[in-house]
Amino acid sequence: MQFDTVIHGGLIATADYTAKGDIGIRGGRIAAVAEKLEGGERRIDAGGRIVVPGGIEAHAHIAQESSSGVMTADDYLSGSISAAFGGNSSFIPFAAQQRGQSVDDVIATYDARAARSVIDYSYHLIISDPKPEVLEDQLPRAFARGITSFKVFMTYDLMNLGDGGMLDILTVAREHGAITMVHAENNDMVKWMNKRLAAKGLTAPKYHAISRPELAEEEAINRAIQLAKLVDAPLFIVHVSTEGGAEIVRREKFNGAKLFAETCPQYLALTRADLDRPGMEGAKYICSPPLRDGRTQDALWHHIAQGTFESVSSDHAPYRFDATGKFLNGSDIPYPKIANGMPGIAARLPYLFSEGVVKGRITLEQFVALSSTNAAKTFGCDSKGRIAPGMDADIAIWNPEARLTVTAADQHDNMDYTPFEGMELTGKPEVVLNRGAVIVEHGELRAKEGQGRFVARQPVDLRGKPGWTAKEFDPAQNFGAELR
Ligand code: DUC
Ligand code: ZN
Ligand code: ZN
Repeated sequence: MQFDTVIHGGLIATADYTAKGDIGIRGGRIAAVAEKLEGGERRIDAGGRIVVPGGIEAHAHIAQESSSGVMTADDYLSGSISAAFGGNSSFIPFAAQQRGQSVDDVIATYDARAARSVIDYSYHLIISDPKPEVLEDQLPRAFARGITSFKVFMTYDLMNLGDGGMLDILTVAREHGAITMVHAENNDMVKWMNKRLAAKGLTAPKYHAISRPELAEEEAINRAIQLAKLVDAPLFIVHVSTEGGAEIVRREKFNGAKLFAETCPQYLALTRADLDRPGMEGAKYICSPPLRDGRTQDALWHHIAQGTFESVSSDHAPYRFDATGKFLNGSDIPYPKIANGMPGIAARLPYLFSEGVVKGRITLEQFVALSSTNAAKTFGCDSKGRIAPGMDADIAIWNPEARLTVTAADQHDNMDYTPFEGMELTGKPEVVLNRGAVIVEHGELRAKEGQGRFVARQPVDLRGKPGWTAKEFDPAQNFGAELR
């Protein structure tokens, strides 16, 4: 059998097994996995290395305007390059609907932006304006194109849909096999805290953390799950940052809800003390939900190891520490006016490998599941996330012993800082392939602008998630049958 490329002699790690072997690639796909493979126009020596499915970054903001109009520093070229250097072969950024905009227009806008990507991509569609024509015509059209996940917000006045709006989206998504993602924070609790803090003149960056209480997240996570259960719809809770929130997710998953969730490295690596750095330095650490504390970090790691989360995602939301980003509204401004988010797409997997696998908190197989395999299943990327014949040859070859110190320059993004600056990590992706093409090789970019392809996705995989039929919708309960 002829191969374009053979990766040989590595330790192949997947979500369910780890074994030494070779991988033969032909026509952009994995053609064979075996103990020994001969041939290959190109042979890549993976001796002493770990070979894993290329990362799938399932939460990133790329070439996206925030609801208050700040454009991210990374576009699809710089964002995808940074992702590739971080061991990713594909990503699913958001395509955000502004109020009044049609979904068709949103998709056309992001198609034009994404044409620069060096890795494969899809979008999660952010819905801020669920008018009848959006629900009845535009979302089904997006779904037919392979965009099978929608994100909604329970916070921010310009984005928050209210519980009724959420029920509408959950219902439409369920009907089409799509999954609804939710940013869960109680809007009124946050607004009330903001008002109190402002009245006392407490506006430095460190008050951002206080303004968005843990209870605001816990309440909203619980509410989102009950809303989804009422209509038996799949739900994905993004960026879980609290122990209480994670506990609710675990309990509801155990009870069979069609529930998925992620956390992010910043909630594991940083705390609210970082918001109290001198001067306005704390602005670099403003993200929502906010950074918490050391006890929460331990609890979230525990939940990662226990299986509460499908993924650890970066929530890469890059706003520079200057007047184009964090300080678009002025330099000495109260925390609510500072752009909200931090970068991390290149640091996600090195951080998870080093602090997770190397430190013994998770297994190598869990690393693969959390970085790639589960995202592929949840978001319907059927040809990705696994090393098996027929799958896309999306592969990352890691040196598990390489030592690195995180610097902003090494992130290869368009940012002027990284919140992970100075962290000492062990383990580094050295070679990354997307559909068989080497895109990063020993610190050099080999990909060309625009070589990434749109991935049309399948419905969410709900095997093992029986869900709930609320009594009111259950024909066997002798009432409510008309509603089903
Ligand atoms: N939510 C995100 O997912 N990212 C950035 C800011 C926000 O509110
Ligand atoms: Zn969010
Ligand atoms: Zn985000």
